[in-house]
Amino acid sequence: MPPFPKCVKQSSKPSTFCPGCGHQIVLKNIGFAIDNLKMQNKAMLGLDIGCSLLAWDFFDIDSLQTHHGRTIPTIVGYKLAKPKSLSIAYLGDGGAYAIGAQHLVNSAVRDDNITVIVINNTTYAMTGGQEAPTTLPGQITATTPHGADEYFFKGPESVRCINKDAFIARTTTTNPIHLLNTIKKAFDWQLANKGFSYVEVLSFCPTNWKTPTAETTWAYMQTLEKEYKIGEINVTCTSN
Ligand SMILES: Cc1ncc(C[n+]2csc(CCOP(=O)(O)OP(=O)(O)O)c2C)c(N)n1
Ligand code: SF4
Repeated sequence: MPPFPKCVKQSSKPSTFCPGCGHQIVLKNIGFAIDNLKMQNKAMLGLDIGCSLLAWDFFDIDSLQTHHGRTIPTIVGYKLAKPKSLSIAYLGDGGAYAIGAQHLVNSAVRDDNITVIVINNTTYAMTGGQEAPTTLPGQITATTPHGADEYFFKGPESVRCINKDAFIARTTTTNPIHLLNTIKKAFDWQLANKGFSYVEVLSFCPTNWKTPTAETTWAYMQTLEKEYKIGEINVTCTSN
């Protein structure tokens, strides 16, 4: 495999992500998946508010940027206009599961033929590390100095209960091979017109977690991976 995807912009500008940020691992593998499918000229990357928007000049592909969570309906509109495109919505867990949650839910209900990629770094990173819906019990954040309460939200498991046929999976930045294969499966799903595909990626934010790099990628990520199971999501859903 080449060191960089072909669709990554060759630039002398330094990366705008913090050193050691997990977003860059995800984006690099999105790039490899786009190269693999030869979709550089047909891909549209929708970027939400949050650190995801720092990817706006990472790729040599078309991109758009919108407000919290609105990336999903905007990408749905793009896909309807350009059905042969590879249309991707790339969001943080704050954008996808809090302020913009209704868009994720409605798109899953409609089984829109798009791919949603959500970065779960358990925090609102861009605005200074506040509690997010994914923050784990006891986790210290800027708004939970004594540790977060026991409630946290599992996006893929919840969405599975409203769309039983979609491709829904969780992967992690600590396993780039699994990450790349999962993204490829989601893109293949969309290009085969099979409907909604959604990948949550566990990621790290050393800046807001205030953790040293080595511990961030191993000790802290292991805690996440215990609570958020990796793989394709199949859960038993109950209704009353
Ligand atoms: C509608 C709206 N509400 C609030 C904000 C302020 N805001 C900007 S980025 C952000 C946090 C983003 O967190 P997340 O979506 O988890 O992405 P991350 O930065 O962690 O990658 C917030 C609350 C905004 N831009 N728009
Ligand atoms: S604040 Fe966190 S998520 Fe944002 S660029 Fe820095 S390390 Fe990455």
